[in-house]
Amino acid sequence: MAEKYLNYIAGEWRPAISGEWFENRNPANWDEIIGLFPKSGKQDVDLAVKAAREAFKVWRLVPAPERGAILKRAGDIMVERKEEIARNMTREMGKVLTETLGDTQEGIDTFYYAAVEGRRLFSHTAPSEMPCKMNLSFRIPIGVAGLITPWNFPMAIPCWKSLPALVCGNSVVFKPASDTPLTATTLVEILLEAGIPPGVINIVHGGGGAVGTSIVDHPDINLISFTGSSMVGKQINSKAGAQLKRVSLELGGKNAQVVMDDGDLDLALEGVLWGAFGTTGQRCTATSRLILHEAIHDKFIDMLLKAVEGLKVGDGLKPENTVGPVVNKGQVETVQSYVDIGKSEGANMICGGHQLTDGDHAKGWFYAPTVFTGVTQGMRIFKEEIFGPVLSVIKVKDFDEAVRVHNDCIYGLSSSIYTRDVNKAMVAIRDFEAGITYVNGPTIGAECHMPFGGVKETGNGHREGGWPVYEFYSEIKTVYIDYSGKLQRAQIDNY
Ligand code: UN1
Repeated sequence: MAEKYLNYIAGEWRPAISGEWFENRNPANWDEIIGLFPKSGKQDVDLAVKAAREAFKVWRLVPAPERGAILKRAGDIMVERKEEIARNMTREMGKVLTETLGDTQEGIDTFYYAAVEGRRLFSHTAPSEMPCKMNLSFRIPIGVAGLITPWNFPMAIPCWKSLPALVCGNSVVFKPASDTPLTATTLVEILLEAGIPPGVINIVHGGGGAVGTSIVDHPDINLISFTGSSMVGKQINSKAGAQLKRVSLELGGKNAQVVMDDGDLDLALEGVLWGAFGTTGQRCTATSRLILHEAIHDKFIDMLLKAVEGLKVGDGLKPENTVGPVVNKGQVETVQSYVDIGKSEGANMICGGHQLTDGDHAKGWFYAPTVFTGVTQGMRIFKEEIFGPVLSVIKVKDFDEAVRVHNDCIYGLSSSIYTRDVNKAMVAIRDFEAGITYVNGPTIGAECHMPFGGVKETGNGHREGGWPVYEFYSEIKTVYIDYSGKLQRAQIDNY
């Protein structure tokens, strides 16, 4: 019988009120059940929000440096548990062990950054119009934060959201993706062990329809942070917006790497392999378009084809494998449907294009890394996010066309250019419509202390990571202190 895991609500580990469970299976070996998790619903969310609201009353008064000190301890515990967390993460969502170690490290880095931020949370002061009067502002917590996280970064993204929320003094109701509930549960265990008080953090497992929607709709949740598809993000934004909740959205991407004729081709090759097929192409930042200058196009495609043939797809726990499985059956079907669309649109599939089912692949959701050349701007495989190991290559005549093709996209998360021409690099930085631009680096690999997010339909203007996220999780209190001993009237007495 598989192990049962629980929700943590109102200071107690407990099953869902429904009494139902869902399975968490290994995508590299679907015979392996990682565990059973509570299939929760609105009533569980209601309990969690009530507890979070109560706990907020106390937590908001804990000095921020003290809140930060708890996060420092939690980071230390995560360092101890890093290997175990990474192995479980590979088992539950598939990416290779080096990457799940990296994902956990991103969580640890976020802990240490947040811990120190507890001593900063800076705000502005400004002079008063009046004598003997002081104007200042400081950051205050907002209330209960509803956090809805994806499966592709099961530790890093929950840390990106929950740690700034906590250090700013908010309490949290957290719904992790139902493909990665174990990593999320471990995060909560660590927070509790480090000293986060009961009720300040609550985890409610279950599906987006039942649990996610109840979080978004709940009138006593003040802010929502969501990472996922643009379609769901738009629904969340309109529902939560109608209640005037603050909403941060990290949504789709169709990120491009541009390689110019003066670029270092070996470096660009390493970059695109990592960007397109790392995490099996399942990053919001994954490289899904490769824009090649015509002068190097054919040579680069030869190099790419050889390199892709060298990738080893298999169970991410085995060190010889470089690409893990796709996360689940539905995702394999989506990838396959886009490959079929690409073929029917007339693109030239030069490798991959099918599920792998032989030998070690027989019981997992493995898919062969796939490259299409001859892609044109009108094609759906040029425009739509696939979220799998599929790369669309498009040929351009010059730099100006590369920029135009790059920007012909409804999304704008990450972008990359390989060139040795500093002027072209600077123009790309200025003109690529994206929240992140890499020069001579792939589209993936953001560092947790820098702002992360995108323009256009990738989001609604907020950023995760870095300093701006602390502004999202707090608001400003403005204070005027008059020590003149008389009534001074702003805008009247001075003029
Ligand atoms: C994501 O793809 O959802 O920049 C997050 C990167 C990682 C985070 C990606 N540090 O690729």
